[in-house]
Amino acid sequence: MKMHRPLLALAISAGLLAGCTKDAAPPATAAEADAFVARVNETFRQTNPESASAQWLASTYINSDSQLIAAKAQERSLAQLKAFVEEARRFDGLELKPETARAIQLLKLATAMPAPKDPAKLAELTQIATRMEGMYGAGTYCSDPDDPGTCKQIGELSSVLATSRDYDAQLEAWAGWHTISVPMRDDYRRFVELVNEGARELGFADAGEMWRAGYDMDPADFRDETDRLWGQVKPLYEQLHCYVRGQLEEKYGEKGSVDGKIPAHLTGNMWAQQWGNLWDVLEPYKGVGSLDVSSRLKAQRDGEYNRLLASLGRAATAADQVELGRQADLAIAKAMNERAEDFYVSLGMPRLPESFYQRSQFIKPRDRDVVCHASAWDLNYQGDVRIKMCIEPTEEEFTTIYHELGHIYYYLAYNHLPPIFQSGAHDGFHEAIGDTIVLAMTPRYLSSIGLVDAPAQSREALINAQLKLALDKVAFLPFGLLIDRWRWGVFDGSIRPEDYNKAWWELRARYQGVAPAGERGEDFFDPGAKYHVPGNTPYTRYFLSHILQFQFYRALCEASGHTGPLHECSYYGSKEAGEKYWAMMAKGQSQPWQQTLKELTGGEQMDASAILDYFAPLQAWLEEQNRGKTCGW
Ligand code: X8Z
Ligand code: ZN
Repeated sequence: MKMHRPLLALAISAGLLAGCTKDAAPPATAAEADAFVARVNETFRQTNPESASAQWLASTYINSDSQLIAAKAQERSLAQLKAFVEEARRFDGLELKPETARAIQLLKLATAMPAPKDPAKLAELTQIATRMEGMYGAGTYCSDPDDPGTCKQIGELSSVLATSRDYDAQLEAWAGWHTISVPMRDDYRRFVELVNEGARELGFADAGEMWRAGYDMDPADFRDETDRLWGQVKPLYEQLHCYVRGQLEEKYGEKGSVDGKIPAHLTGNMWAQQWGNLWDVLEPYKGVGSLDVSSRLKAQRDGEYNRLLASLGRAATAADQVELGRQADLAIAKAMNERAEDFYVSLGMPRLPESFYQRSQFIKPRDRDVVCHASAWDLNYQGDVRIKMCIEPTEEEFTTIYHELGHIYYYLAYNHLPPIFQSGAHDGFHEAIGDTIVLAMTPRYLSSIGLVDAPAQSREALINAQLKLALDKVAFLPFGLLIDRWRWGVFDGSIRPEDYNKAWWELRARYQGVAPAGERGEDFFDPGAKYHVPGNTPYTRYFLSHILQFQFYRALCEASGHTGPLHECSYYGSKEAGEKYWAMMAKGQSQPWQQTLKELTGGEQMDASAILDYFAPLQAWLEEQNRGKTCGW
């Protein structure tokens, strides 16, 4: 199954009137509950691989047939899940083994897409979901609709933002991509009605409450918990925002900000969620410690291409050049994967199975539409793991591979558990595994694998390295929060369909201090231009992950025996760190996440002190830079 599968919690049992029905069935027993859970697990093992394969096809080969098959498969598995949840009501109020009780609780939360029981509505829901994801994957913008040569998809439009510093070129790429979601608006409105109906049938107020129930705590407390964490990191974000806005104003003059906010198309990223691509504009101490990984990767790819050309033994035709270009793209993509795998293996984790390299989608196919948004898959609970990406030789994609392999190794670590427990301790854990490894890709590590020069040791080098990382990790925090602030509001009705876009930009302004360059009225549906909205992947997980990964990092640094400043720690090669990490991952969601967190870090709370400690040098530097400026928006 895909990684964004279940996320579960101690929730709210439906607990209604057991024993008051007229034709009383014989009372259920705890032993029957155990047998029921065993049957559910066995059924998942038998049936989930088929729907995972159908989904894989629909994502890597978008057409009406693959969509039909994926929608049907999803229909069957959601209907089956619904039937199991209903059957489980027999056990309400019984004294059960803790493991059985947890499995039954988790069952209710085993999908982010609760379906209505009504078969017609269930079918409608899976068709809409499949269609929206397909629309996203096939999304294309043509600057001249009559000239296919001007058409671009997300990868090319993103690279305009990542590399062009031309204001208008960036605006066109941004606005162009945001046309692809306009036709999703009606589907999304209907989607919300249907999942809300499904969530209510399960006893939740709406689908948003159901999502918030997946954290081994009361859903109402979970909202407060995210507010608390945001409160901890907000001052750091505000300093970063202030500095970046100032630099953009220097570069673009008046157009560098919009009423104190950062223009949405000028951050180097389509969603203004990570700003690391702006490094060329923002690098404070030019050339101190070269951190330009992308150009090294690109050079390696071109080197491979030239090698292939030379070994051709004749003058290359245009067709040869295309073909060899593809071979070089694939070779570098695989080499980047092997590099990432090597880090995990250095920690004592297993090599990836051969099938991973045979069945993954590494580069964008030429002849069909696919969903390029990166994901990691476990197709059968027994080793058929894959990633699906459209890899380009850039630093961003390189770190995304490490991220995806985090999901893959989590799957492998908990594959021994019953399927119901095969998930992250909570979904933020799943997102944090690979990123924790990325944090250990220090300049020293990168230099050891030949991707940057020998690292410089100075205060300037430290600030450069910290700012570079903060542009991804700190800039991300409010974005990670606001997507579900929007969806929670949509699900609970406080954001109405006629205000979808208005509410979206209000949240973007409030949390991120980001604004569009022009009017974005209700003729647009800008949330739909972010994969996770049409893909229905909950997003708070990424916010939590950005807090947690620094906690994990600190714990693994300690396990590896690191002394000295935290940001210098890399546990590459540390079997001690690896063993501790693997033991944590092997627990899956078999116990409350608080317990799992405690086993790794010693504490039971998510807490921003690790990320704040990490960036303490940068925060002091930013405050100095911003002194005398009016920050905020
Ligand atoms: O979606 C992802 C991963 C797949 S789980 C590539 N991420 C979020 C995003 O791209 O929006 C990782 C960082 C945040
Ligand atoms: Zn992920």
